[in-house]
Amino acid sequence: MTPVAVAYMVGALGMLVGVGIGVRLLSVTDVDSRAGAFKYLLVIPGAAAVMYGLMAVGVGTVTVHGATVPAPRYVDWLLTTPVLVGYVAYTAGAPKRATASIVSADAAMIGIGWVAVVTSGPIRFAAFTVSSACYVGLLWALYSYLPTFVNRQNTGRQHLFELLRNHVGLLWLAYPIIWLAGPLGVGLVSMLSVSLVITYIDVVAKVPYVYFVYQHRHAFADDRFADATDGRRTQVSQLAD
Ligand code: RET
Repeated sequence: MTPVAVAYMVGALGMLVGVGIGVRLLSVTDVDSRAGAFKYLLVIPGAAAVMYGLMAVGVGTVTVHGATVPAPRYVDWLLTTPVLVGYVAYTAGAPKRATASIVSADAAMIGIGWVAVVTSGPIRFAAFTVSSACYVGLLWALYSYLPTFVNRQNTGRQHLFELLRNHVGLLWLAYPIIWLAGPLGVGLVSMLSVSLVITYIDVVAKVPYVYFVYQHRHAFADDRFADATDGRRTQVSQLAD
């Protein structure tokens, strides 16, 4: 096995931890899993585990101008990043239309990013620029648009929104930077380094995300039970007072 295949195998195993947390989240009895839309979260580590498995055995590797790129990585991103940002919009309480626009900008970022992979010269540069513009649009939505929908009475939910939003907003910056540093960009670092770094940040972007929701699942308890400090369930007897 090559070092990169080992890294992909470890990546797949890491994602399985996220699948475990997602399954656990679906069986909790202290919060209605429909209210938290928890089932969608399973897509995040689930699709990634499958794609990392494929990458470990070398399925879908494409060679572009001497650089090898695994297509399953982009399939993974196309399936999972819309859920990651869509769920942030859901925790903010955004309406369906707003959520759909944000999810579309995300999918466009990944799709156009793939165009940058398979082309070269000015077209690659243009695709990278357009994809990055979608990313900037996403950052704007996360930090300026979505907060307008947040119900500030429900501090538990607001806290979860901010946690997930910052996890997505800050960590994702690493992707275009490492891409640009690698052989598809200016060629400062090798494809092996790019692959190892991306595997690491992919696991960090996905598994803690699902865990954060697990940990703060009470934020989805009925609003009447949302406590003013952290969204944990308030005793029903207290409400009756
Ligand atoms: C590319 C290159 C083109 C410009 C931009 C990119 C951004 C990619 C991002 C990927 C995020 C992936 C995540 C995976 C989770 O596991 C396509 C690298 C802007 C932001 C979060």
